[in-house]
Amino acid sequence: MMLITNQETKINIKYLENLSFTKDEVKEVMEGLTSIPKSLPPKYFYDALGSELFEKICNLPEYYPTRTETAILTNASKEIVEITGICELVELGSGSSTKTRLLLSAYDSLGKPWQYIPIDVSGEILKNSALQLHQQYNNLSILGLVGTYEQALWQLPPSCLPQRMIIFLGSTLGNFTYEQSDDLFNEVRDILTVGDYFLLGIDLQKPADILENAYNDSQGVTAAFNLNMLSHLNRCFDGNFDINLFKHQAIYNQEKTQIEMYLYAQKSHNVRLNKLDLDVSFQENEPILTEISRKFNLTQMQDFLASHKLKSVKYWTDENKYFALILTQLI
Ligand code: SAH
Ligand code: AVI
Repeated sequence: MMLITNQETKINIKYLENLSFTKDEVKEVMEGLTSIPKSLPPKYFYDALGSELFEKICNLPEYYPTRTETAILTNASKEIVEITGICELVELGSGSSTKTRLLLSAYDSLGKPWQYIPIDVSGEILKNSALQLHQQYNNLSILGLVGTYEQALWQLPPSCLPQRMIIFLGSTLGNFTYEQSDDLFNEVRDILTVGDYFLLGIDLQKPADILENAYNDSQGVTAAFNLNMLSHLNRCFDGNFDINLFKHQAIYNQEKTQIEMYLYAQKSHNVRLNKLDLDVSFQENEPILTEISRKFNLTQMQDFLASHKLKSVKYWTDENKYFALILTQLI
């Protein structure tokens, strides 16, 4: 469904999602809630409220990734544009596109027409940010794709410019398992043509206390974000999760170098999801794993990218080496 189409103003928002859930989506929720330990896919964080809560997380004093990546992009954007020249930008999980603006401003200052394709499963935030960007940038046409990465990537129209860059900021890759990131990089490689670029932001390994504070913030915003997933599932699948019966906690798993976000049942009880015809029983203190957030080693990531024919052109980091931005090119 095309929500906004206006040739003159150069903005299109396309909803790729079906109104009902795909078999895969039903399967992943069913499997997650019936496995031990229970788990849920992190994309269910992001309804309109979830996206708003994520924006709040980005501004929390404990949540260093956003401000660190912003500082890196502030320094690197001009150089990135110098390296790549004008190109079509495709952004995975664009959210509010706030940090992306640093890059968009640098491309727009070239004064040539170009295209930005934000992709996000959260329609409201994508639509609002696209409308704002459209007012801000004169040379830009926008094609917003509302849907999952998988849905959007295989429906991507051919690039309208000789060069394309896919960007994936915020260390959202950290929310993918190793196998999922392998699949994603294979898709990225298949979509790009030789000479195209892939820009990746990754959160680096650091002491556990810094990480655990970032994901257990003192104002309880991350807890609200985590619990909101259950309200979202209730709406999607006509369920009766009682969010007051769950408690948020994030721990750093040193061995796997990943944050694990859990919701712990506060007492034994049952939950029903009518649309899945599924009854789920919880024991007291039983966890649901709602998210992993992997923390990376820069060299290992460059090797992993290279194994997908994505060769590092340049990388940028901050003085604490908390976060890195890697520009790669398909060879
Ligand atoms: N890139 C932004 C936002 C990161 S939050 C930043 O760096 O701050 C992660 C974003 O990815 C959210 O906006 C969420 O809605 C989107 N997202 C999560 N899972 C997704 C999926 N499976 N497909 C498409 N978008 C997804
Ligand atoms: C979107 N993603 C990279 C965030 C992260 O840090 O893993 C999601 C998040 N979860 C809790 N706080 C932020």
